Amino acid sequence: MIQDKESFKKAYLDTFSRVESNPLELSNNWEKYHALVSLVKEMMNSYWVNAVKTNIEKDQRRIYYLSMEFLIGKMLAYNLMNLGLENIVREGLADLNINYDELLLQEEEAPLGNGGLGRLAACYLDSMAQEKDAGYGFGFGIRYKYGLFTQKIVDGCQVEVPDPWLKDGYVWATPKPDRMITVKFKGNVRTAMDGNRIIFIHENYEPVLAVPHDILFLGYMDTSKINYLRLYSAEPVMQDFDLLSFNQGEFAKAAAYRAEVEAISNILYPEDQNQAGRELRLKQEYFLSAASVGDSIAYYKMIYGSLDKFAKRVAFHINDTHPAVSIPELMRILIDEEGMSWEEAWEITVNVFSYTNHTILPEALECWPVDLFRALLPRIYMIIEEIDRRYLQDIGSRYPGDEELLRKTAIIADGRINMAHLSVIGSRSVNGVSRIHSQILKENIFGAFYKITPEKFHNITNGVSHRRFLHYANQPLSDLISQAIGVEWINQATELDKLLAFSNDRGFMEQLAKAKYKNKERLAKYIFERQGVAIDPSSMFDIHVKRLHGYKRQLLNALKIMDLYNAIKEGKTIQPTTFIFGGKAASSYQRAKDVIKLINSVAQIVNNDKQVNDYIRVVFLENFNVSLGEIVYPAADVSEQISTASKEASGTGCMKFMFNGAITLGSRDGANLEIHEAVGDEHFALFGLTAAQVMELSVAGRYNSWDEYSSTPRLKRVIDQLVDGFLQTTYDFHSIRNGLLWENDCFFVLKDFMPYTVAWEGLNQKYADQDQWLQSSLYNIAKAGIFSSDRAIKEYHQLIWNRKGPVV
Ligand code: GPU
Repeated sequence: MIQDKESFKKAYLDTFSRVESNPLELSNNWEKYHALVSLVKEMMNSYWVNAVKTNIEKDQRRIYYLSMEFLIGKMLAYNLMNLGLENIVREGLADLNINYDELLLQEEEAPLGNGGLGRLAACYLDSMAQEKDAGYGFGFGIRYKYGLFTQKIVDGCQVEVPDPWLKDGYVWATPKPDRMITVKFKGNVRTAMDGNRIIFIHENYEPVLAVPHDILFLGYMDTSKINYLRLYSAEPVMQDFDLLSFNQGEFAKAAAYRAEVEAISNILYPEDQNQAGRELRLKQEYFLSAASVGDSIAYYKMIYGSLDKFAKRVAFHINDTHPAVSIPELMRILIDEEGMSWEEAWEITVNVFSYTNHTILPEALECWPVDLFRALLPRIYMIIEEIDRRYLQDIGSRYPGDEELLRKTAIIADGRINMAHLSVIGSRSVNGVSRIHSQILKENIFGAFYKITPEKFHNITNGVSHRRFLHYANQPLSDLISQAIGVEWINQATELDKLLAFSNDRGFMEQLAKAKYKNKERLAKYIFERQGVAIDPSSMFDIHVKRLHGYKRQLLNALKIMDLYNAIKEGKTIQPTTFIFGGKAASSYQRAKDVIKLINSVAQIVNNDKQVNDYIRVVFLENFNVSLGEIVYPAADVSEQISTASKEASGTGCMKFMFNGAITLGSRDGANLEIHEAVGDEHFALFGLTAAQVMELSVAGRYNSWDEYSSTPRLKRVIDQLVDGFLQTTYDFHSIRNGLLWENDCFFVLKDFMPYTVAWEGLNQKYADQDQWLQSSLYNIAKAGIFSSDRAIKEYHQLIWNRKGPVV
């Protein structure tokens, strides 16, 4: 349809006159943006229609990737890049006196996730489109009216502001009211006989409509590589509830029903890795699960007429336990609505589900109080009880007398429903997200399950979209790479390995340095314009961006900077460094918010002290999100990945930095270990405790943080500086200090302080030798290919989703 500038201009003007109500000359940027999105969407829709036909003709498997979060980032420029149309569009619009870059600013980023888990889901959508020959993967999620808050920094502290991302309508999503599903909450379950079969009738329930809004996603330069993300919003059922009360004059009741329903898709829970335990969250989880499973059944029956071979053609993947209620929900539909026996339904269910665990942090493992659960989802609760009863009976007979095994793996215990146990028992596959994490799952939290069903357990190390985070986000580097090794790496990231042949090519290495410098200038400009802080692009950019969390140890970094400040004041010299932080703290996580204030207080001291200014500066970036990440990752020299060993299941930021040539300063945790293995000691700064040591020291009585404090004067000094007036603020940092000392430093900040500081100094010295530094940078880029989400998705297909060979 669009091959060149002229055909684009024609199509654009045509679309404009159809969808806008102003002449082009009188229109504003939003209308121009809207028309462009409409055109791109229309094109994508026609590609999609073709893809559906192929999907059915080839009888390809359908994978439903269920996730409470999708952090998809901005779409317009990314889609145009994937279509190979960016230059044509830019130039065509310029002919029409329209500035493409200004239109890009009109787009709102959909803030539908907290951090790693949500962004991973988005990278997987990208790669599922790309790898569609192995099976079609689709995302299913919730269209929260308010996603994650916008972060403002006021007087050094985080302030949360609602982000009304839907205020202008979100043009990329298309409502599909014809595909809506009714979800039923509360009420009671009555049994009756149907012949000699007991049937379960759910009555007096509150119905909620799940209305889908679809967003199409493209793979690279091939219009058959396309899939969608289906986001549900909750709407009241007019006929039943609302209208009835309305007619009877019970306006208040009708309004209350409406409000209760709409609350379901009103807001994303901002607590990252912390289960809220609230009824509304469970409602959201069931809402997503019932809508997705209901949709898959309806679609399957529409295409194939019956549920025959359902387990061969369909796979459900649950992104952590949040959508785990989809397991009993599928059982409910197969039994109550399709009339199957328990055994038939279970055979299907346990074959279609697979589960990824993303954390071992106890506070993130979902356990629902039975009372709350049963009142909200009475029929689902019955099914979970029956799954548990049959499971315990089966295990009891296979391992007679092993009470411990039953206790360690039961779904319902102590008045709570353990969603991880439900997920393991109801799935054919369980995987962790890095080698060490998967190992810990087998040895630790799922150790008992591993003994019974070792074949269920897998590792699939996370990956990131190198198309978004390198090709799209870092044009200078992407162009340089393509000039050197051709463009195939965009489809096949391991091609990057070929860059090693250029390590002695002076011209190439100079260009590599220039590309980095350009990206650093871009970030410096952003920081100056937004936050008024001037930073020097030739200083070492040391970057720590991710959610604020105790285990991610932003505090360790802050203490290191304070220590460095002290040393510089006493005459130490270093390679000039700019420390850059970014990330949001959950609104209720006070300790994490204290750390944000601490970083900003340190920044105040450092940035206003002329004596140290030639050496260090500190910046806390406001409102870190996907779009800002696209500016930040390309500009990094050093990537701070310093979680307490064993706590960061994988980490994915580390991979985005690696693709952009940063060198990792990393603890022995998550994917750090695999990056270290890929590049070797010379090109990675590894430090600190091992996971085994952390677990060992976590046993009561084996670690005393006071010992570290009193035996390391440098450390004692910075810890005291938290509260002795050094920070020149009235803000009280005693809580942070207490955490390190009186609460025994549960994240081993003090224990790792010296090894971390030493490793940092090594990197900083290395930076003095730019030739050596660039070699390491190149090495990281060249070895990053295995961390592409394309590789991860291929592994999911091979190991998990394509379980019984081809369909038919
Ligand atoms: N993760 Br559980 C989240 O971002 N949110 C969550 O609720 C849970 C896990 C992260 C892990 O912390 C991180 O290590 C991992 O890389 C990421 O999920 C994707 O697997």
